[in-house]
Amino acid sequence: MSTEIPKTQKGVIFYENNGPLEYKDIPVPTPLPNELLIHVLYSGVCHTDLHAWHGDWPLPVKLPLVGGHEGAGVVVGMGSSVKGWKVGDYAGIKWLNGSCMSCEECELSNESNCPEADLSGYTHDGSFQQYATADAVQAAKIPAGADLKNIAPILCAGVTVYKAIKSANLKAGDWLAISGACGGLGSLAIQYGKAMGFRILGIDGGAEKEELFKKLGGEYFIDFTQCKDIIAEVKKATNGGAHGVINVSVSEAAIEASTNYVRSNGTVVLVGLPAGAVCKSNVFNQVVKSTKIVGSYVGNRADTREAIDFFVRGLVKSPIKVVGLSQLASVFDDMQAGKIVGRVVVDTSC
Ligand code: 8ID
Ligand code: ZN
Ligand code: ZN
Repeated sequence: MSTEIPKTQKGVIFYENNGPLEYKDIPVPTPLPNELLIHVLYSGVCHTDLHAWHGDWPLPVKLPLVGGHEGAGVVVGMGSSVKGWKVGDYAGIKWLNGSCMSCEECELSNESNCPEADLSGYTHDGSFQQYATADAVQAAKIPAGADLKNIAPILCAGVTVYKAIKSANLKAGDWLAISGACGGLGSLAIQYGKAMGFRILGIDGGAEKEELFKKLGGEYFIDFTQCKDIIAEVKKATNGGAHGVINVSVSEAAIEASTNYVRSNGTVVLVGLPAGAVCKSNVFNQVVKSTKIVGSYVGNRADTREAIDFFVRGLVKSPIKVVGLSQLASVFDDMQAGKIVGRVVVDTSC
């Protein structure tokens, strides 16, 4: 493998929110003393990348921006203070690219909640380019020989759903409902949930998604485009309501419904981030059922290591379609239309 680093590279960059996604030559970044320079070979495309392009969250994005935060590649260089990495190691670019490491949240390993968090593909140019920089402490360690295109989605989607499922505090045999079950996060949540010992009910739309759900080991599927009463159907299928719900759809209405089909003493986990959404929960219902509603935001370094380990042990597979990075704009169109089944991964070489 050559470690010669070019001066320019191909990347997708936008200069304003909703502006053209330009596939072009851009400079190769120089790593800071604490950073790795990673030759990104593949990157997953997360719905968060679409939010970043739209600029629809109350958190400003860096502009111009190179998006992407599921980058898998090889270390080709590093800053002077980096420890524990060598050229040639496999490394992953995650959403959390760095944090202050001294605030209370960082001290408690809740680094994603750090007020100074630096975010790949949002406040820091991300993985939709051939060479990207990543904080050496936060970059994910990918075992040698791992399949880089398949591991890419684990770096955000996998870690996020793994942590979210843990946040539901379920027991083996409990029902886990996944709203948005066959998108990028959901298709991994089915498998982590199953591997962790839960019964999986999925909600999403269309025959192709139902087929994927069954293929990945899901037990009961509800098509939200057909079903007249999702709340009643979940309660019936689970004999009283899901013990835990992972909301990974990008729908305020779906989130509200989940507060009604969760079982008494169960937990609704909020993960998906529809723009401007409010989680409406009827107070009487929530009190008498004593349910919990919790947010879950990616995962920490231990969650990342554990989520990767599930993948490496073959318990979780990435249902991916690979296209060239130059096709990113059309991937965003398909994602906006809810047409993506599983995850799209871009190959940065074309
Ligand atoms: O750390 C976090 N909390 C985190 C991490 C990563 C991503 C949060 N996210 C957020 C993203 O920003 C996005 O808002 O999670 C959401 C889902 O990301 P994704 O899985 O990457 O999106 P996708 O692949 O487009 O899948 C969404 C699925 O939801 C279904 C769609 O059909 C699609 O399969 N869906 C929708 I939109 N409305 C639905 C509804 N009403 C629905 N499924 C069921 N009911
Ligand atoms: Zn993501
Ligand atoms: Zn901090």
